[in-house]
Amino acid sequence: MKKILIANRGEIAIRVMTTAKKMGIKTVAVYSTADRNALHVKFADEAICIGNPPSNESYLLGSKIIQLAKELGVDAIHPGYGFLSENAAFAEEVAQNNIIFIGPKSKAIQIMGSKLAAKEAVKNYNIPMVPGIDNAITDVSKAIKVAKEIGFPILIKASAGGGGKGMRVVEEENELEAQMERAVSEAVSAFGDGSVFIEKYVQSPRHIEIQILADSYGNVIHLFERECSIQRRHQKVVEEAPSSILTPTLRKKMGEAAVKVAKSCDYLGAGTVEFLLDEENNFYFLEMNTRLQVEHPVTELITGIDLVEQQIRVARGEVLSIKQEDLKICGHAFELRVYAEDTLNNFLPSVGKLEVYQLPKGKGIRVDNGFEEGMEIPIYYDPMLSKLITYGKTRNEAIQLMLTAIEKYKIEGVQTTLPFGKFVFEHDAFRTGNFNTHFVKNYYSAELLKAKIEEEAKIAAMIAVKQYLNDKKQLRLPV
Ligand code: MV4
Repeated sequence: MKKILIANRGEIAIRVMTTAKKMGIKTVAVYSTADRNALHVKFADEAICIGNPPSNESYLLGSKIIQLAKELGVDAIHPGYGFLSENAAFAEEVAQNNIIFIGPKSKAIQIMGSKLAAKEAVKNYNIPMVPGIDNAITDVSKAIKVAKEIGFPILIKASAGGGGKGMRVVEEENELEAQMERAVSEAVSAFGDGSVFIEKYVQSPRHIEIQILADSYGNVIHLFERECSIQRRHQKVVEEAPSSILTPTLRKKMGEAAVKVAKSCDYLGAGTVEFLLDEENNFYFLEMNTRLQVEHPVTELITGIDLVEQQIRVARGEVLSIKQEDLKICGHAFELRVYAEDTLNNFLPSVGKLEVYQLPKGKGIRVDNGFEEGMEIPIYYDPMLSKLITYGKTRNEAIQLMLTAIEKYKIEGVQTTLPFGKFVFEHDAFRTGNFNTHFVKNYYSAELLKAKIEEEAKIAAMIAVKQYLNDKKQLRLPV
């Protein structure tokens, strides 16, 4: 593998290129006209424009990207996350053109892209799943019957679902029909597939996911868990590894279950198996993400393993050189996603020019970044600017590092999620590890954050006045 094309943009394109360079592999960037001055373009050995700003006229043009890859003599394509990364047809077309897709086979993407197909695939592997039905349901009277057996509250989910779309909680029987109609129509408009199914609703779960790695010889290992419960409307904001709640026994059980899920679909490469963990520490398989995830760096820091390097190695046919028993957790890592969003105004995208943009640096601080000072943030794509990642010997040390790093991160010109991050890392429930997926809903409001910011400004002003009075006194000047 001498040359890879990265079919992505922003921080993840740069992240992949960094490892490729380290391995002596040449890199090709693709970009839309909105990104012609972007960092990932400058960072690559070669770069090629693929079209207009909207994703469906550039980063989603699979066939065009493959044609260009062939013309440039590319050996492999890394899809990053988002865009074409979980597109089974794209993975297939790449393979048909004798290019290596750095990821799983098309078939695995296809199976795990459908929640019902995923349930079917893992059926014989003894994986714990939330009580429910494992086939699509269309008939309301059948749904009511099933719901009564499971017991309310139940959750209606879209098989093709993602990002919480097509998901409806039903508290009691008389709401079921209306909620089912809504779930189906939402699923049809979002995914073109109206299949829905029913599960018992787990009320206050934690979201724990397990990183796995698989080679093409049937070897599969897990790289422990990431805790991703701090999210807002299905958008993760803070992630950590390890989770503060898992015991070694539970970690081993979940890891082994994740490995079995990977085996059930003949997985290849890096993947993530998502679980819900309920209040009694029962875990349930939710779904598998067949890509490198945004939050992969926290796993890299606690294991010392470069996941992109492993992806490339297994993609070019190497045997996994890491054994499960070689792996151990060392230290604690956090990631804060820095989005150009206004946390005080309902997290609306805050686009504009990065008038000031200075990254924090130092031991235990890693910033996976896609932007530089003076750049405009395009409105066409995900507004994530960077990922602020900290690593310490202990959880407390990593929290403290995060607060210092947030303080040192200087951004002017756009609003960001940095103040929200500060709120989370200072919050008692977060610091004690006593939280679940309802953290943001339960504890956060713009008013609270505003009040906190004002309070801090007041204290700062008081300290300044005190200093002023002290200085005067020392100089024996009249106040
Ligand atoms: C659930 C659940 C409770 N019970 N399933 C959200 C998106 C999709 N990946 C699955 N999700 C959930 N499935 C049952 N049976 C709660 C969620 C859920 C959630 C899961 C992980 C992280 C954040 C979440 C926020 C709201 C709901």
